[in-house]
Amino acid sequence: MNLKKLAADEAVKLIEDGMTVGLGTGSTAYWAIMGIGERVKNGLNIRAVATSEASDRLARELNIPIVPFSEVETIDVTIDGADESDHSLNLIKGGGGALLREKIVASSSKRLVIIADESKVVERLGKFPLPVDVVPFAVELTLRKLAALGCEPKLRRKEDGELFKTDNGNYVADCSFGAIADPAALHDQLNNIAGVVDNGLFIGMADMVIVGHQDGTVSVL
Ligand code: ABF
Repeated sequence: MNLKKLAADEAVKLIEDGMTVGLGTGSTAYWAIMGIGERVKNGLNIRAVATSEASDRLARELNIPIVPFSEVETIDVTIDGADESDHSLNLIKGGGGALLREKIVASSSKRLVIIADESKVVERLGKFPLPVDVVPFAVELTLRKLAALGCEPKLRRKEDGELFKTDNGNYVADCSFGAIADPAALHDQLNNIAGVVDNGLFIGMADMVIVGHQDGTVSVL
């Protein structure tokens, strides 16, 4: 059973004619974009913005009308994936490398709908290493400051060993903190470091998390 598609299909039902829709990134958001493409083919009239080059490309292939951000004031609903969600709807995102664009789009959205398979729901955030978007300049200094907050930062690399670069030309430091006791406080501490652009903690941003379960059911946090 495809739990990601199960959650995605449920989320796609929330989209209505005339909406501006934010398209997420990753293998779960992929299914939402596919579902939106299907609805557009059947006459749904929307416009969309994408959180990554990859999602932008996929949407265009499916004839989903993509508009430039300059034409958009607010986004009615954004459907995106996550790496972890706790029961208070605080999230870790950024495993796919698009956290900055995802946060910009999420913060301009009236509703942020997260879709996930049941493995992503946790009691406490932090098992998944927290992605932190950092500028390349003097990155070693930034990594030391991240480590001083109690984690082991590792610069993300591609399979060929080259440093991974985001769509904005930044690096991603994956920071293993272990269980995060106070996600909101950590969010602010991280973003106070010069050299950090943003981090993958999405605090109080999600309006709902739609979860696909092994038994074929869907639940909503
Ligand atoms: C995006 O894709 C991210 O914020 C998150 O890191 C990732 C989840 O990927 P997947 O759906 O492939 O597990 O939504």
